[in-house]
Amino acid sequence: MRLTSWALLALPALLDGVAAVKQEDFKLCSQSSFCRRLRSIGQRQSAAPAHFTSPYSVGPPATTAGTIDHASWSWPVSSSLYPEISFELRVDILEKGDGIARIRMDEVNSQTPFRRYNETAKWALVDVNPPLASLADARLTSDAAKSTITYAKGLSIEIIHSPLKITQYRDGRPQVVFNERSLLHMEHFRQKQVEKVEEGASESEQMVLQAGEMDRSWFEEVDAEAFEERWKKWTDSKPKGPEALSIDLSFPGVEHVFGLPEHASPLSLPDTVGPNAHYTDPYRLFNVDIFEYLADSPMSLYGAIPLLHAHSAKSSVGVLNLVASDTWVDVLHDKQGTHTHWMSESGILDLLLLPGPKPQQLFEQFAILTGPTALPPQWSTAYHQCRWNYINEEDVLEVDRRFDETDIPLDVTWLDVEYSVDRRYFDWNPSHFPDVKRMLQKVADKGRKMVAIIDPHVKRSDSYRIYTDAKDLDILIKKPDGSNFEGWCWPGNSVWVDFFNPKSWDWWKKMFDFKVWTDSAPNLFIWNDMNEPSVFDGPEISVPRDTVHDGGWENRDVHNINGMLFHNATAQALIARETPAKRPFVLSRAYYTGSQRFGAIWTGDNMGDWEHFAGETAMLLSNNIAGMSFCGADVGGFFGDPSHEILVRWYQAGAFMPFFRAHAHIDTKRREPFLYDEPIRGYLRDAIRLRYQLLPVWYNAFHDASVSGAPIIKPQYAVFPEDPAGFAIDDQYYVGDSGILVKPVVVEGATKTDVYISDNQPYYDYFTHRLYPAKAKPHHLSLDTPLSTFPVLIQGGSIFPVRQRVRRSSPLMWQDPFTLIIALSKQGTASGQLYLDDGETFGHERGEFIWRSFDFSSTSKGGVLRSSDGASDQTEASDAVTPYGENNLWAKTIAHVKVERVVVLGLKNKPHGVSVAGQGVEWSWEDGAAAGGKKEGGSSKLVIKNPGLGVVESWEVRIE
Ligand code: NBV
Repeated sequence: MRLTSWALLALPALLDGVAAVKQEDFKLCSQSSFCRRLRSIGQRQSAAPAHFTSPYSVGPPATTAGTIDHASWSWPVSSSLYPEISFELRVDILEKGDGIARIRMDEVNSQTPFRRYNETAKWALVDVNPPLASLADARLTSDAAKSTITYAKGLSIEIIHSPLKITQYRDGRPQVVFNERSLLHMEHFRQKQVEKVEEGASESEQMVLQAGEMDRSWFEEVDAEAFEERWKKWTDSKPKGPEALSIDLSFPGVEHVFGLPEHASPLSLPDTVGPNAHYTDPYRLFNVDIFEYLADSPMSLYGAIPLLHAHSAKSSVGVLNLVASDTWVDVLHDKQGTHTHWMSESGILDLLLLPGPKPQQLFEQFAILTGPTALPPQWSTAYHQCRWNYINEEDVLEVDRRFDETDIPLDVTWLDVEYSVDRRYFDWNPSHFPDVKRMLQKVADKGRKMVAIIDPHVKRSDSYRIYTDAKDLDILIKKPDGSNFEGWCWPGNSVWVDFFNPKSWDWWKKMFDFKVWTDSAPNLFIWNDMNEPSVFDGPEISVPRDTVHDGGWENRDVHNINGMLFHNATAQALIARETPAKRPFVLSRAYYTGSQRFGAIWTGDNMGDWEHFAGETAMLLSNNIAGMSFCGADVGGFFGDPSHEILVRWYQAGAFMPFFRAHAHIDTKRREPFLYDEPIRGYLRDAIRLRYQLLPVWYNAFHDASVSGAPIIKPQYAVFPEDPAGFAIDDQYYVGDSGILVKPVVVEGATKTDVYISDNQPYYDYFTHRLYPAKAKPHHLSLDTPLSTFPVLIQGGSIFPVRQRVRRSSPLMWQDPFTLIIALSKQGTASGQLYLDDGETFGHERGEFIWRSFDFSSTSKGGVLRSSDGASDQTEASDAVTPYGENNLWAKTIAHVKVERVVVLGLKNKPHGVSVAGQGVEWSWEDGAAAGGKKEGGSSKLVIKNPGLGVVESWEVRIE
């Protein structure tokens, strides 16, 4: 490994060579005092379940609490272990989202000066206090033993008062149970000496206690580190003392739980405890900069979304645990269902129960709470070429030129840290980039963009304006003593802006103003790396937990939100730099619940090997179901020099990742696709061109995500929620609602690949149009996968638009004609859509878009294809979009754009004629198998040529 001198200075992790993650840089649960304490509660419970009773109980609902006429009720909570401490439980039923329930609990009337962190919702939710259902829609009944809330569509919540247990039912069936295993424990604030009094009983004395004799030791074992924790060379001062929160959530009858990104683990989360434990540690949610992460591990990565889907063939529910501190989650499956134990270092309980009852509603409900994916600029859905680093202007323009020369499309070229002087981001190295604007203009001339990196660490140098400004504005993250926190990162000694501080927001916007950042242009966009944040000499490569943010909150409380605020601030700055505003593009490495509102993320520093490559699909699917759908993985792998075979396979997979970017470490060999000889170059080109042909499909999917929160790529359980055999499948997926089913080939030397088919519909090979007939039972197809190809199938019943002509960048294709691909169902029907707008402004929010619905119905003679307005189909998650009408300038601008070709696969009989508005149009026919038949083979194919159909208009094509 080659190390540059600055890298030697800056990055201790690099000194370790390329071996693997330094696991010892990150804590195990057993090395973290709160996790140790809380996990042992779970262990004691499973050792003696019959004796284990929750000490928490609630009194009758408070009559004065809550809003008078809305569905919000509160109960006083006490713990028999600490009768002197008071808590409050509040349950709300929300107005939107088919009966989302919110359960909150906090300590009240604390005798200490401390508060638990209660602002996670402020950053994660679009509305910190989502509107409540009215009392006409939700009712509370209560007696001494329990309170029951009945609300939307057969849903109810039962609160057993003592010991406290909360169950959400649908139609009388329990869906999720809170505190079923009595693991609820909210550590109250206390003085240090109180702890000492409790340090009496030895471990053996504690464990012989019988039911009803449980004492504090069952919940709070002696912990010398509760008030101050040492780990390696660091001391965490813990000024508030212990304040951890343990809760358990059980899902009766559920065999699969999904979510909790980001982990390199299967989509259906395996056990972390019990006889079938696949991992020994719980899944951890704590944003970290992890170097060469393991391919199969519950360890923390760069992002954290505390959302879980619990799914069975009967129903799905979701839980969103709004906590931003270090959180670990144990998972256990048994005969009763799935049990989860959530352990967080700090924060209140703020739990949202998403009622489902199917995955599709979970996506909508999550989007109602946290916002859907922002519709990105269209070009950002095309191909991105990155490398650490394109070193100077010549290098950038040469890469750009060689893409053209080899006929490979490209939209974006990226610049990593080396573009800057001394890692002072914004400041271009003048000897390498003497005329930035000239370079950007040359790139822009081809319709292309650039992205430059801006990391959150700020070089501590009085000659760097970002530092002096931020210091003068007093917006830096602080040490516990109030001085500015300093740490070591790329630029050497660095400080970090506290983006929780509102003063930082306007200032950050100014930094991107074209008058301030003069070496910038409208086609330059931004990459925010290292925003966990990464601090090379900090505990777990991050800021110490006792550093302080705006409002006096410790990093411990807000850790997982931090990166999202930087991402948001940069996105807002890009929006502010132009009038009228353009959509921003910002790639972030760290993320949290709600980051989908601000831009894309990627899965960080993966290895260029088969094992890591194979794991990416599940990681991307997990992000997608948790709302973070604009995501991708470094194509080719960040570390290492991939073989030709893995590179080709990675490009094929990358062409079907929502974010499609090749990237490589500075020490790897160059691997731009044009560098290879045929046939490799051709395979890489084919993959990229395929992405360009399918850009309309991707834009449809992004649009759906931006309206309803639907994942851009959908795992099998989300598409077929009633087929249990598909629930654990995480190596194939559907693209939006296009009906395109993809399975990346991730096995070395694979010449055949199996694809699982759930439904009783025919499937068609996208490339060859081979037809695989419908089968009554779920089954596997075995497809040939020489290096030149991979499984891309079309589900019968689908219509999707493609653009056959590929140009050197996607904006140049904006007025090219479309081809509609129609793959008939066995009933001879199909449907689909086309969403189009200008791809870069916010005009779509004012109705400047077209959204067509296509529908193919079969007739006795053939069939009819109709194009109609699709804009009327709005969902609750979107409030900005209005149907288009007279003033829709965009529709006028593209009125000349046509559907130049319609391909119908699977028709039964050769037609006699094809007509539009009574006029015959040109067509051709190939015999082959029909959609409804049993014969496998080439599909029948009708190609309608130049039917003269405007994309904007409503029309009918009749096949007779
Ligand atoms: O900025 C350099 C790299 C970047 O290329 C990569 O994509 C990030 O994940 N960055 C991490 C910093 C450190 C890498 C060892």
